[in-house]
Amino acid sequence: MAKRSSKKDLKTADLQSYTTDAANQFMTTDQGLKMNDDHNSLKAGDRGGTLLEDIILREKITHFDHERIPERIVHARGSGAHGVFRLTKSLKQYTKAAFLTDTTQETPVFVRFSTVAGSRGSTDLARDVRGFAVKFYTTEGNYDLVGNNIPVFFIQDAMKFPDLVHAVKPEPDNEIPQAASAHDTFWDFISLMPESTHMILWVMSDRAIPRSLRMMEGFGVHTFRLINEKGAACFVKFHWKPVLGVHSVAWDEAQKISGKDSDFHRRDLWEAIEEGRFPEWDLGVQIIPEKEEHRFEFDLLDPTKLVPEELVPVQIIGRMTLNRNPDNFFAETEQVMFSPAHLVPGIDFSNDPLLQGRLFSYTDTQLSRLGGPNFHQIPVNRSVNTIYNNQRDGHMQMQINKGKAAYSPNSIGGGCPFLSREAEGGFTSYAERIDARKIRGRSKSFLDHFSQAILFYNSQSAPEQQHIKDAFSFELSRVTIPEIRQRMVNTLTNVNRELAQYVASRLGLPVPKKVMPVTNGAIPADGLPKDYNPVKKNPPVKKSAALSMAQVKSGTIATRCIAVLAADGTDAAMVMELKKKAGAKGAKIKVIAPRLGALKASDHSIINADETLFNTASVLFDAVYIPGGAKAIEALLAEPDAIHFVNEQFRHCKAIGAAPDAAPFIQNTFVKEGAGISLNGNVDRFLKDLGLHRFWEREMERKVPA
Ligand code: HDE
Repeated sequence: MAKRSSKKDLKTADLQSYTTDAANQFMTTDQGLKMNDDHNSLKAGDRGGTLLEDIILREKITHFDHERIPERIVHARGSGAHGVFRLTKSLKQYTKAAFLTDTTQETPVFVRFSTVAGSRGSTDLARDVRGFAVKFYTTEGNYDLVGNNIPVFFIQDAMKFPDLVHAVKPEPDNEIPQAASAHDTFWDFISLMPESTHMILWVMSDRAIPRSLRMMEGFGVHTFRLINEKGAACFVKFHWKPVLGVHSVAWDEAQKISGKDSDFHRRDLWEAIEEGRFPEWDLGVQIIPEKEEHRFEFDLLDPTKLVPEELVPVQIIGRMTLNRNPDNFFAETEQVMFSPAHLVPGIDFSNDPLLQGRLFSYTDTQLSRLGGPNFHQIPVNRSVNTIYNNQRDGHMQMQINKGKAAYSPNSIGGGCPFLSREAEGGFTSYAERIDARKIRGRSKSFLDHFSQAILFYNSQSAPEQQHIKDAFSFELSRVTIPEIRQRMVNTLTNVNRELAQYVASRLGLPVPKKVMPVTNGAIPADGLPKDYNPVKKNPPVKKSAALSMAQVKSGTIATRCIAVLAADGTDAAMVMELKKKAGAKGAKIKVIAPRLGALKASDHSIINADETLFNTASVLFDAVYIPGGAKAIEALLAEPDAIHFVNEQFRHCKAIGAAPDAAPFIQNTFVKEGAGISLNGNVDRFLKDLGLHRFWEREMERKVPA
């Protein structure tokens, strides 16, 4: 188990000065007046009308009336945590950024994970991209790495972002569906935007339904620049690699979790941190020398492309540990604002046209979301450096700026605040040489939309490919306009014929025999350059192991949750063995029984039921174990919910373990011997299976109607 850092970091100390705790305190009004009655309003007599004079009632209701702020335009639903980033390998050769060069520094961070399309109260398990935004409170100012859990994006130019978001959000006439891409407007847009093809394959893969926020990768997506002390630059791609491995749930499971516990990811993150099982990620970089900018078949500035790890390996340079839950969701997770424009010396942008648009959008949106230009003063957003500049006033100004001179140059203020030279840490933009005409258009090097979609699909294991086929079939079956479905099938023929044929057959469409031409829907039939239409290139490599979750298993069972089905008469020794062995490896068990309270075990000892068959569900657990005990097995056999529980675990390809004398129960389920099933009471084998996460091959054999 990770240790909580005893040293108070600069940001934690800073936040503490804003934190209040009402324990042992008297209640006051917002003006600090001690209150005598918070239960009754001031009335003209016992049964009379309420008086306007009631300052206490008015203050309370007024504050309440204004306590909501607009939710984020996208990424509205999120969960946050504090932590620390520790650099293990200096990048001094490439950058002068202190937090990436000084291995003695520990940089405080705040991270917010999010879904993109749903509202603040929507389900965690929507099929969606996940935001992965990290704020580094560095000694040189805040650096935000505002990434996603998918390394590429839907569109190549910021100009199309409002269109993409309007298409995926609930439809504007009836606001249906919530947090789902399975509807007409989304697929209408995607089917007319061949540049989305690579991203849409990722979104239809299991990457879009993570098992846990702690088990997903993060990517900076764009190519950025690093600049060293000598002013030399290179390109960089950022990666977060989770220590627990990259894992997902099954689509059927995701939909059920959304009903059983729509806070599943948020709760999982919160509980892991509360239990001291701190989520961790390694930070990796792919470094590309500036002179190799044109080395690849694809354009480094095109955000629909990744750089395969086979071409440029990922170097691990440090580890991020999330070790503290926020004290207040609104103050911290809701009010935190990230921006890719938040930079420190030694890091700079590239000309990726999607990134360039983002540099404007993030601060702009906060003006309406957080109500004015002083959002950087909100505690969670504050840099650990004191801010000195000539920006003044505005809504909710918290800083008391002394002096008369709020302009520069000045002599009245002694010329302060001073500007810093580069050598003193003053930020300068990278002096990239530019010699070009102003055009509104797109580079020809951006027109290959399929090569990396093909690479992604070819890199998946057979079950992963099947999940992609099923996801397309599911989503497109929700589209009501047949032409849109057909256009999408045509696009898929450009990725993989068999994929397109499968989806077509599930949708009742003619099965395409050849690759169908796909055009960019933005081009009017009568005119503009035809050369925006997709061109075909070969994938940069044939397969890339890093793109398949089947290849990036961690084997650990740490933080996994095992359901133990029990009743009066359960074999206590087996429960103890499982608890001890699972606990030693960092997993936890929960005893689930027909009722809450104390169960009398076979040896008359007491086992407490943590949950019941009526208040929890199989989809909330990573594995199930059925200990022996004849009386308990008899009791469980009489519970259809227990049978359903195990069938569902089987259907979702999870590890299942049972004692030999649980056989009469197992015989009443669909469970049969095979990978991930140990029915002889072998706890060690069961726990090893759990470390493999899922046995997806199981569903290729037979589907279980759970
Ligand atoms: Fe965002 N994005 N985005 N985005 N984005 C926002 O900023 C935007 C894009 C990402 O937890 C908004 O504060 C544009 C790519 C994350 O608070 C908004 C474009 C990537 C978060 C915005 C993109 C992201 C946001 C909404 C295309 C991955 C949540 C509220 C040019 C690299 C941050 C807000 C959090 C949030 C704009 C595309 C990641 C509207 C214009 C690509 C993780 O400003």
